[in-house]
Amino acid sequence: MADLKTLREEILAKTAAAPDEAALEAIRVAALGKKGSISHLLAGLGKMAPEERKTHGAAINALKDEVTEALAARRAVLKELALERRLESESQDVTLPVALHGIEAGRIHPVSQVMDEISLIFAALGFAVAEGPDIESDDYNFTKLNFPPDHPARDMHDTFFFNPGLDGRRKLLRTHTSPVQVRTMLAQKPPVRVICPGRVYRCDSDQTHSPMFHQVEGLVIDRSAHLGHLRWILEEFCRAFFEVRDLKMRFRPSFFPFTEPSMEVDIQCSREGGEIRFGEGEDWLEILGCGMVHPNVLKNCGLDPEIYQGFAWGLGVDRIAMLKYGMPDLRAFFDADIRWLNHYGFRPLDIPWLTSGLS
Ligand code: 2NM
Repeated sequence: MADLKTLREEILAKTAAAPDEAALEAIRVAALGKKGSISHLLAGLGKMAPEERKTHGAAINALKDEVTEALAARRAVLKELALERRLESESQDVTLPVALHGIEAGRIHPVSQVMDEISLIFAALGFAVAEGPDIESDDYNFTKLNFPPDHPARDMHDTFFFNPGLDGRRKLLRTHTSPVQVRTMLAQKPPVRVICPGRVYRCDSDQTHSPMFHQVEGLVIDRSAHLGHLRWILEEFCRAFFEVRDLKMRFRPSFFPFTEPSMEVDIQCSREGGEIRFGEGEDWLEILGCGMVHPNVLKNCGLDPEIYQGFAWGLGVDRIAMLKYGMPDLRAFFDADIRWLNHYGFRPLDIPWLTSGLS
């Protein structure tokens, strides 16, 4: 019996101190395995006298139960500890900033960001995006768009012309993205709903003009497209883009060769302390031009103006990027200055939705 007591203490002490599950298993085998110390004692019972067997048997079985329980308890504690240790070593602090390397170190240019914002808004209104070449023919850039042969925009001062080719025609750098709309009308049956983002070129350069800049134009052609649709679409766009719920807009009569009637659109704003705010105040800011597509343009693009009507608009991306994000000098847009880009650029992994803009 004294042996049993020593054995008990020894096994329980070892169990309590077992550092891991492997050590615990070794203790179990040494005590309860086929050749284990307790199994050995149990095997010895058979040789005992019945009376002795009874008392010893009860004591050994009680020890067996106690050791089994102690092993299970220790195993549970070790499991818990192992899990805690794993969680500690494998955990990630998701609140840490993303490491500034690779793609994350770059910045999206504000012009690209604003192009993406505009595309997303019009995509939500059911518009497709159309693109075309920067180098265009005089026909697509001017003639089909109802520019008279002597129109000042064709003048050498505004348009970058290439030297004439073998056929005597001179190509040019497109002065607007409207030729993409011409191509769309020639290629596609109505109804048409497209926006045309892209680079355009005019021979003009100062603090607010760059010889290359960016436009997004839009075009809708359908049997019953009318000015009410145009106005609704532009209002939806301006509210979404400038992130104001109530925004007054003003349509002023204007002139473009390719639309009749033609309008310029102003949005309500306040100018206080050199800061522009949209959707409040008494001031107006011109942001785009628009109109009903001229019947001559429809005809030139293979559409019957007796059947189809269309409306179109155009806006300068660089200009509204400056307005929305408070960038004062247009020329910095094209300097490729990394400090400017770090300041005004957008994080590449941000989704270009409006919440990554002002708000
Ligand atoms: C503007 C203003 C008004 C315009 C018209 C067309 C087309 F091809 F349908 F005739 N494209 N873009 C348009 C109309 C562009 O930009 C200020």
